[in-house]
Amino acid sequence: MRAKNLEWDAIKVDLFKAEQYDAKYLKLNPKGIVPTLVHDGKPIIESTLICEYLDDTFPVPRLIPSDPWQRSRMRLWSKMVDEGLFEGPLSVGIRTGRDWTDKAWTIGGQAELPLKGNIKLRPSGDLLFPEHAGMGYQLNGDAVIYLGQGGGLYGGGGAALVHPHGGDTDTGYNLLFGLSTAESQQTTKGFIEFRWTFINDETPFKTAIGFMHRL
Ligand SMILES: N[C@@H](CCC(=O)N[C@@H](CS)C(=O)NCC(=O)O)C(=O)O
Repeated sequence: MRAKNLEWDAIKVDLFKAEQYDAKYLKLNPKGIVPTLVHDGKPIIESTLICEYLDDTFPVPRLIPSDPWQRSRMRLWSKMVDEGLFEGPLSVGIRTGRDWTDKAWTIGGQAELPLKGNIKLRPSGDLLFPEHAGMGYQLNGDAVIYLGQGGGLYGGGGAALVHPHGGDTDTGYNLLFGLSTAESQQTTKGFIEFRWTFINDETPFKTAIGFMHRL
């Protein structure tokens, strides 16, 4: 907009106060991300589409090259941004729960790395405290998909590495689903989760509660 000498009003959306999830903002940008351009009362979202919209609406000076080959080079760059940009900041959290099959209390931590859209990479680990045995641990590499923006139902799965007390380390698969609150003004959200690990013909079932904090 500066290159085109346009005048505009900047409205700050503080991501660290989770203002991108305010109902009013979500009406403009249902993905709950910045930036959003509002022109003539209509919202335009996605940086590359905003640039194209500005060039179509205010063609002087032209930013998109007129030469078709140059234009395809420009679109290659914007395609990379659209397809490859890491969306949003990292969250970390702690959780505690119960392994109902092995009768163990669990305490652990997890990180959440946003990938594309509502898909997040979710490495996690738990210490297991069975009632009649010593401490074991489980490490997980999961991916989850959120059905709502900011909070709501999510589900996913991934790989598990389980090391019971005094036993061999085994690998298996996780299936999980959970419910998370929307991020509060302090950028924390709570969650409750249900997990199954498929390992050596057994399927231990765990529940966990915890909270995540966006860094
Ligand atoms: N594809 C979007 C990506 C925008 C984006 O990733 N915005 C980040 C900040 S750079 C955001 O708003 N994150 C908020 C959040 O993840 O809660 C675009 O190009 O406009």
